[in-house]
Amino acid sequence: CKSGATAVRSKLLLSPQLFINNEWQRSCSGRTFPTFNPATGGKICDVEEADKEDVDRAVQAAKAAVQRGSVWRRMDASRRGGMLHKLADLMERDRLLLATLETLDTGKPFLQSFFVDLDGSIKTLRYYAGWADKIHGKSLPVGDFMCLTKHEPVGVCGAIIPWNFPLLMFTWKIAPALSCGNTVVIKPAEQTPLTALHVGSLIKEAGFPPGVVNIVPGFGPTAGAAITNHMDVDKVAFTGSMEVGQLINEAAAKSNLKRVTLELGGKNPSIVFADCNLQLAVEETQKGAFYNQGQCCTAASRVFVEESIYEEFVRCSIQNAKKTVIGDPLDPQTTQGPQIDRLHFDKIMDLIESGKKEGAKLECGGAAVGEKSLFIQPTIFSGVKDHMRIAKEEIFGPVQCIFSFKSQQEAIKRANSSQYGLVSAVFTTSMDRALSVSAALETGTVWVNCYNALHAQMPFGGYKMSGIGRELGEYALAEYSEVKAVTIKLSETI
Ligand code: TXE
Repeated sequence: CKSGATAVRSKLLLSPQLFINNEWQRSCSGRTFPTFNPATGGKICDVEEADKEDVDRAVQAAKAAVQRGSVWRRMDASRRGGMLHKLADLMERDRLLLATLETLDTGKPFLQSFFVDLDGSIKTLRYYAGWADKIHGKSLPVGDFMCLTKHEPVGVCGAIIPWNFPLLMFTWKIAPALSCGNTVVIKPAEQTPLTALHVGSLIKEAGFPPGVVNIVPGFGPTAGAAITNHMDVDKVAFTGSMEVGQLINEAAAKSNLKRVTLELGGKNPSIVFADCNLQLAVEETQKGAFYNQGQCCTAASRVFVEESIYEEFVRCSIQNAKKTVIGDPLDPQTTQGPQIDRLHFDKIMDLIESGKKEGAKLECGGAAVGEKSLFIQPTIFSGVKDHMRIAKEEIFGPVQCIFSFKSQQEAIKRANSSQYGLVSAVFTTSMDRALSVSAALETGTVWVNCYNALHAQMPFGGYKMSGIGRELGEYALAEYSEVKAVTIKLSETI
């Protein structure tokens, strides 16, 4: 590849244990679980499996690290920022290794791991490194009182993350939490624990005090539930399915009313108007639909195209899909890898079958690649109707559904008729139309003439059942801070 980025092919040394109090620890139960390479089906290694007792140990360590008087609590805020910068430096240093591990564990193409996941993770760390010493309160005018607000850390922050962007989700959670002075207990997804664990060693090397970040790989109903139910966890941040998001909100309410932020699924609409740049709209919506094997909460899964350009749009989309290179994710030519696991593969194939049965027109793809593999051909359905399962359920696979619309009003109404409200996109050359349509869309993000344009500076999160709260940007700081109001009665006013 032109950039010189190639995967590390030598034998990787892994430390697949729990990371608690800056030490590698065995699980209390002695149990381990395997992690697999979805491209080959081969086992990569066994990882120590955290359960409730291990989460208890991790929470104890995190609680001690954030208690009043602790090194971390008393640390100058700019030094906290310096440590986040140092962690970003170390991730730059280990970028090839981390990108290789990410590709082995998830099956995503190596160059995407290297340029997108690593780039986004490092930028997120640097963005919040910059905030650390700029988080402050106000003084407020209230008559004979001196009134101040102070922004304090929430305390122990639990984090539960998914397998589609393991490293990126790891940094989206830890960076704002640490910037605000919290400590963290984080559970990576059971399918993809490896990059998080490598970053554990970098966290220690960067100089973070023991207990500030603790990593507990394990399963949802055990380690994950232990975090959400824990009485000493003050906040939980979750990215994953809507169903588990509801469980987490319930557990948080029933335990200690811990603060909750949720980033859940989407059934994201794109509206393509006849006055758009057609080639751009075709490429961006398809990037949106197929990126990361379609395994994105932001997936462009409902593309509404104005009637007069519908046929041309479908034709160009089919042509564009043919450029996909399916293959070994470590090969720099590859643009599409396997799905994450058999369970998920079966779910996608079932939805593809439902699309065929319910009468959508299969324009291309629609089948697996090879007999036993987890690769699925890029699939396009046209003539999709709003009542079909593929129009309503999150597919999380390389499946693009193309709908046709007649009027702007109709397109907006149909775009908004979903329980989800994560992201949307508008393609038009009329700025006036772009602004009025984006004002009408009920989603946390609206992209105009682009797709998946995520930046550490911009808040990200969902309306409706796509979630609670915002990650990234200045807005995320509020999710990781308590505001204390200090009111001082003045004995003398002059
Ligand atoms: O998600 P889960 P899964 C969607 C997508 C996908 C579906 C299922 O549609 O097909 O969800 O994927 C942990 N208490 N998204 O099963 O189960 C689990 O261990 C606490 C959207 O992988 O939600 C993992 O760490 N934690 C999404 C994390 O939750 C629990 C990304 C996510 O797993 C738990 C992934 C419990 N009871 C899937 N049960 C997005 N928004 O990007 C599970 N977990």
